Amino acid sequence: MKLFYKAGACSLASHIVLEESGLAYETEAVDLKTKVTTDGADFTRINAKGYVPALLLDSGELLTEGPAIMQYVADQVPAKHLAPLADAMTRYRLQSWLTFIGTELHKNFSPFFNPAASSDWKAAALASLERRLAYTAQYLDDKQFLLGDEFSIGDAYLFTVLGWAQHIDLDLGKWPALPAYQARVGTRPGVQAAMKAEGLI
Ligand SMILES: N[C@@H](CCC(=O)N[C@@H](CS)C(=O)NCC(=O)O)C(=O)O
Repeated sequence: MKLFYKAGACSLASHIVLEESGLAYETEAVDLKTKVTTDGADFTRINAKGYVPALLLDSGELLTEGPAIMQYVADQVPAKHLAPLADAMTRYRLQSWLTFIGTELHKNFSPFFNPAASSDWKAAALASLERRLAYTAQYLDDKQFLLGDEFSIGDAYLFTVLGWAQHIDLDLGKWPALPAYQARVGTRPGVQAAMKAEGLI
């Protein structure tokens, strides 16, 4: 398998999950401005969507969309408990979180990394983000991880997205459960390994 990624972008979540899985994989960075990979390939010919993450499977198929990639990897190694089994109610709880993180958190950070975003758009996104983060902090207040006591792929995604707050001067200290959660997830060896590989620590 090969993960196409950009350091610190949402692809970090898939990178963390690959590390946590223990499976063999390679990575290749993509310059998202030029759409050229480190090997000099035109990324849009690999992934017509032009964005990361994208996972090239050993079969030659390409899988895109972070939540799908993370669930695919988790399902290759059920003994690692990175995602509950498909027929368990907790699997739907996980999917609920993946959707919430993707649509309510991730995409409300996006205007801050988009030079074309207007200040009105950024202000509206920040207001939504603050409400959603307050909800997330309240939810996590009495929990170790999103699904309770066990780390899951949802945590890889939430950890990745929360890490962007420092780049937009959003102080997560307003919600103490969030920095505590970041510290908890951030010390996992798989998380450390993925962050080191991306040059983030
Ligand atoms: N729906 C996609 C969104 C992926 C996404 O937003 N990727 C960003 C980095 S975090 C990207 O590659 N942006 C570059 C672009 O859209 O050209 C997913 O969940 O995987």
